[in-house]
Amino acid sequence: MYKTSDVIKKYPFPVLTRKDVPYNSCLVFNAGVIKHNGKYVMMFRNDYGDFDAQKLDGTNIGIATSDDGIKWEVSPLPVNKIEGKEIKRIYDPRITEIDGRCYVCFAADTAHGLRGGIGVTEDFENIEVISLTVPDNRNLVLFPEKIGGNFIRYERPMPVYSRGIDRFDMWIGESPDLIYWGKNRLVLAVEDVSFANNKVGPAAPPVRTEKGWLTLFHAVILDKSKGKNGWEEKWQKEYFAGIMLTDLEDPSIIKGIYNDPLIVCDRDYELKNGFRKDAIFPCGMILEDSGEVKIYYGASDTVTCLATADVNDLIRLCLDALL
Ligand code: BMA
Repeated sequence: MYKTSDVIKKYPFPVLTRKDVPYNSCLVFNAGVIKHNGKYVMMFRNDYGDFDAQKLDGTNIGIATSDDGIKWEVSPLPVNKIEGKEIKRIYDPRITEIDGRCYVCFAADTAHGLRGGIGVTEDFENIEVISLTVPDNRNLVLFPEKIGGNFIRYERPMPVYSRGIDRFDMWIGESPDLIYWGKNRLVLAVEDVSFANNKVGPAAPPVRTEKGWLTLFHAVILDKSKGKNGWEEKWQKEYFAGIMLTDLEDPSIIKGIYNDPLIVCDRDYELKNGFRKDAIFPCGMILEDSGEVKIYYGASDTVTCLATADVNDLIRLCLDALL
């Protein structure tokens, strides 16, 4: 029913799959990407196990580098384990460079709930944890610069009782030091998005443009009529990428939002043998000097793909609804 926007060009095959990874690898998806010292650096989620037997044993974070953002070379080893007995695994990394330091936001499954983490890294192989949210929260993305003297993040807490059913929205928070977070405000709610009935949340760290922060988000429809749609007995969700522009001075304010999905899972290479089909989950976005925007997204929780678009076309999509 939904289709990928015409402004999007999909690279004709995944840019990273398990076959590119030199250690045990099954599903390679949800990758954060930055351009750092002239090179592209990617941190990706690697669920390992046995692909043919459709069996998953665990998750680690892989590292890859590239000269052009298309051909990637994976480092021989994944990220070193984060210390602390509370953390069972981390996943869905998003990378942001702020004032020359590289920060990694990640989701953490812990002994006492799902937490959003922020860490700093010098070499991408080791992450020093700076702070973890209280449960349940995840999908943190850090802005690439401070606003009004504070670090800014979008996040997606998961209220359980108060909304009656799963309804998870996108929020904003501010911090003087990446440790103490406050000034939390709602940014985008499920009911504001026509292609969501279940959750909306941050995707990649936002990118500054003249017209506002170009902000990708994920939006989820739960369709109870769906049954088997991947490896599991039941997979009833569909994940889309959406796009909006938020205010440069106060990114809790939405200046324009595109009313349809930006990216939908609709290519053979996105769906083939997919673990959870119909899932598009971007964690990285780069604005090139040429005006090209590179969007890195997990497809079907199985492979890492690339889509590109012209920044002005994306801005127009967000603002058109207002004109
Ligand atoms: C979300 C996260 C993502 C995943 C998505 C689709 O809740 O777990 O890591 O890509 O579901 O399964």
